Amino acid sequence: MSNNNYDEHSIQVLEGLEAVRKRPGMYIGNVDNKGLHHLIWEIVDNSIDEVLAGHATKISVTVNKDESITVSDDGRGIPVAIHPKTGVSTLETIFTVLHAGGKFGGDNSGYKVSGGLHGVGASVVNALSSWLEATVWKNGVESKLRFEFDNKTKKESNSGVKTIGKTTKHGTEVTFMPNFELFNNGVESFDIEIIKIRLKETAYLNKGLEIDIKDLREEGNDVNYKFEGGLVDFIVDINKSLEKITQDVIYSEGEKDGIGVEVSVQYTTSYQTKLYSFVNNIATTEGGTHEQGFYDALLRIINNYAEKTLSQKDKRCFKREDIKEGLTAVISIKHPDPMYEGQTKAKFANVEVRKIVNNIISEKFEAYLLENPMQGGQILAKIQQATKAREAAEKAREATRRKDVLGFSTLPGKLADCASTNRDETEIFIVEGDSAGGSAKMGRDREVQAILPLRGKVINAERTRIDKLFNNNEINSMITAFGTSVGEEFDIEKLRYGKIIIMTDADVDGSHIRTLLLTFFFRFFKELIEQGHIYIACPPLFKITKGKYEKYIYTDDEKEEFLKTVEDQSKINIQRYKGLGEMNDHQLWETTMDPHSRKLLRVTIEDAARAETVFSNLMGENVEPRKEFITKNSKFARLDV
Ligand code: 28F
Repeated sequence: MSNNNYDEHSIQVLEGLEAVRKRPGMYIGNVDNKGLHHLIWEIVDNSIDEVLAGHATKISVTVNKDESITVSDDGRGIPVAIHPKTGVSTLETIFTVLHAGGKFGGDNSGYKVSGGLHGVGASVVNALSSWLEATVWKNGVESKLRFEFDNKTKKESNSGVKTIGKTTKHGTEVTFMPNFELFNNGVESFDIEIIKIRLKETAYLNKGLEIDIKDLREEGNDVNYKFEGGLVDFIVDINKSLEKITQDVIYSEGEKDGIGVEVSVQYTTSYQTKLYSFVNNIATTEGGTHEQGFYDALLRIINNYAEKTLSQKDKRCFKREDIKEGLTAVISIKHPDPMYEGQTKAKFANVEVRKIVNNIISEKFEAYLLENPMQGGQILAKIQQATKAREAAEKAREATRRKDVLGFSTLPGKLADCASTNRDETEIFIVEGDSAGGSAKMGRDREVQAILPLRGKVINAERTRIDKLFNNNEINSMITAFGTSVGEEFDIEKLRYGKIIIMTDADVDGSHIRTLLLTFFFRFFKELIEQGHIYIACPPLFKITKGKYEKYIYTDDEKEEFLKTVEDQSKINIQRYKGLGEMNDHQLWETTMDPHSRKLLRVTIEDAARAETVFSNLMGENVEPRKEFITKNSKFARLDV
């Protein structure tokens, strides 16, 4: 489709790309920050396909100063010859026809599998870019093709394939400038941390693949990833801040009917389960048949092993949740024709894979346990502890349930509940300290606002097994007050409040308690965060008074701005609030609790995998500086709700 011969092909192309611009969300999920970064993954996936086909070994990704992105690989280079059927080159077709690329083995070019997120190909990136430039080094020739889209005239144009000159290189390079007007307000730049985490994961999933990342906007962000150990190195990284039970990472790989399976496993003393599964390098965050096959194998092998090695009195049949505690595992499937459940590609559905994964893992895992009786014994011991804890937690839950049945008021004594039971309007404040708790109870709107004061430090849920949770009063009170229960029994329909608002002092202690609460919510109520029920209250930092006039100030910046507007500062008084307790009930109400004047931060997990890393590093055994992590990794959207 060059500038003027508008044949039916170019009309179809125009309609295709225009359709993408009309409803971008249908092609890249959504037009927020996540959707913007999908553009990179789309182009990178095409380079990965060239890696999977065995023709490329290095991918480079550069964030340019102008926020355009350059991706390149050292593969064969996209064909530039004119395609007999369409009269245009494959290069132009790939960037102008939806679902183009034909990389699904149609032409037996060795393209076994393609990540091709939603299979929409690079043409979507072109459609959502103000301009895109492709460079191909192939057969000793460098060629270039540039597309431009003018937001004013809505005109798409391209330069036609240009021969630049001779070259000894081979591969493909694509530079694109997102059309930021098509994305949400505020989505205007790339987050190098999101890029690094995703491409580091991709390097782990394709052992030996080198990925080079450069950020020309800011020094110090450049990294180079290459992991000869693949999934084994991946597990070592995930577990780096945890205490291992087995020094070895148990690795198994195999292939059956063209389906590639790779699995690595390691047990730690942690109480969390860290299972990451992928199909063709795309994370399957809702699991599927590959994870089922993995757990089938693990449960059967461990129960067989226990049968053979435990004494009569210790013998028992473990349940699936018992073998999950402290388990870190990565499952990577390469499948030529993957099927998924639902709209996204988050749940893998190919039934034949369950048995294949089960068989490939069983053999290696069984051999490992038999050949390493010491590690085998340590794994069993860990699972036995987990089983005991599960049974203790069930007893503790049973006791709570019995109290319910007997009609005792099971809500915690310290809870000042609200009258309304309509979750769309109710909210519960988790308040640090009794004095602030007292003021909050006095100042609140009793119809819709409940108060649960917390005394002292909340335990670190990252390092606490579920049965110990029930023994901790603060935690138990929250679990009871929320009404949803935790773990296997969690039921969000039973949530008693629409908003759970963390209200702590604006000092270091307050932020420590807030971090412990966020860890507890992330570990045991992740769905409450994902569904947007968790908030953070924003008490004022200062109160500025000048005669009768008083003003509450919420941030240091706000204070600086305000002081610039004051001519003579001598007559004003600035009070810095150290804690919530310094405000009386009326002040606490009007500054922090009144929905008409307060500000709340809604807690979101933009990237669960990244949050996972943050929490396990931050709250795990070897804790790195908390402040650095809190300021750098927690993203809060400031909302007036
Ligand atoms: C920076 C983004 O897009 N790399 C790509 C290739 C190589 C071939 C190809 C791609 C096969 C027939 C459709 C070359 N020579 N990086 C990339 N590298 N696509 S995308 O072929 C396209 C398909 O038509 C390629 C021989 N076979 C395939």
